[in-house]
Amino acid sequence: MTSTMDPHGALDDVSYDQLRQLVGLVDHDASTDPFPVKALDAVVFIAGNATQTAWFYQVAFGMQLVAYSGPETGQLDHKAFVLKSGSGRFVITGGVKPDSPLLDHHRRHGDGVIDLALETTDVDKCIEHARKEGATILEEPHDVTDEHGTIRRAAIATYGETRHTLIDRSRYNGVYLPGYEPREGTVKRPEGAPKRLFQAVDHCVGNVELGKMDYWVDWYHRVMGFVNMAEFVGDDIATDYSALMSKVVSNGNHRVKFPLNEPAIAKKKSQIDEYLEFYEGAGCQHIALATNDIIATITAMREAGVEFLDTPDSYYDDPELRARIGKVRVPIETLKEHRILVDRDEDGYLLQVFTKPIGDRPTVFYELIERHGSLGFGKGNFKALFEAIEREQERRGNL
Ligand code: TYF
Ligand code: FE
Repeated sequence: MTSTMDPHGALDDVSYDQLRQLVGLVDHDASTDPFPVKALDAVVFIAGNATQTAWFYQVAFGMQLVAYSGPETGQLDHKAFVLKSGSGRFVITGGVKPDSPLLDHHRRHGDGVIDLALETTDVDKCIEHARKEGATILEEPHDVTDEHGTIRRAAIATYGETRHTLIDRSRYNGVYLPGYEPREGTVKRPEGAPKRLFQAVDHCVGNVELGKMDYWVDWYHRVMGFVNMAEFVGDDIATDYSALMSKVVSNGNHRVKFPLNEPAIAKKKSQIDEYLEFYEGAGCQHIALATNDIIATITAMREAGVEFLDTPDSYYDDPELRARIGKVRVPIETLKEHRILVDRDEDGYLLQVFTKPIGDRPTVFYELIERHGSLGFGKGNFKALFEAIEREQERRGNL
């Protein structure tokens, strides 16, 4: 049993079988990968106030604070709070020293994702391959050691000012990385709240500039050996209502999935253009969090004040949707009550919801996703979803 006195009890990593269901894994032999990616190591954020943002993720997303680095631990430049939920790890950073490079990043982009860090079994092999393919190496492979062991790390540049740090932690058993000390949060979980609100990161979406999507899809193929996933939004439907084009790349076993969007020229200003304008360039648009009980999760999040996009009644009353969806684990009326979207494909179905942007700029938002066999991204919901996003865009005066 886990209690609030034992926050680490809730942190047991999620088993491979659970992950298979949660994020939709497929079988894959990784031994021949030129760029072996095991998993997403962490989503690293910059926040204007990391101290308060770390608190937000504990209160609103039910995450557990596990580690900290900052002035008190000898790291004078910035603070960094490490939060976990199941296998998902977020690191919230914020500049302390006025001349911290993180503050320059924040000045340009606002709150957002600076690093989609990847766990690998062989940092040197990855970098050798990435270099051969012309990737920008931001950090050469090197060891970092403390009393808990050694990690090997390097970093490459991806879209915008986003990076992929590569980490081999096979020789390390500290709480996160050298330089971090264990830290427990003081936030009390509400009575009766689920043990955790999500178990894994399902996918991380990048928005890139007009005409650059195929460049980045090819980049992930060449540099990281990623493969195309079936789901995409092409020209056919882009100009009708979505105002964006989208393709999905993933590592071999689909553990790490990166959809990539670019704006499409449509009747209205694309939601992707709004992002690119306010983020000042390409960057991470949304993080999808896998939950095995989306109703419990969003109920807890709504109680904490998180705002989700609304879905009109007409979505649920549409006989075509009802026929297409068939039987899911709850009555459609329950989905309607919670404004949850549902989609079905040949492999199964999924339930999903989207938050409004979580910061001051209309840039980063979250998705909660509960998969039941479907390996997709909710293509059947794109129209309803993009209309809901456009209603918000209009309220902000950006349409
Ligand atoms: O990740 C996806 O593809 C879905 C749908 O701007 C989506 O979550 C795609 C683009 C977008 C918002 C959601
Ligand atoms: Fe998504």
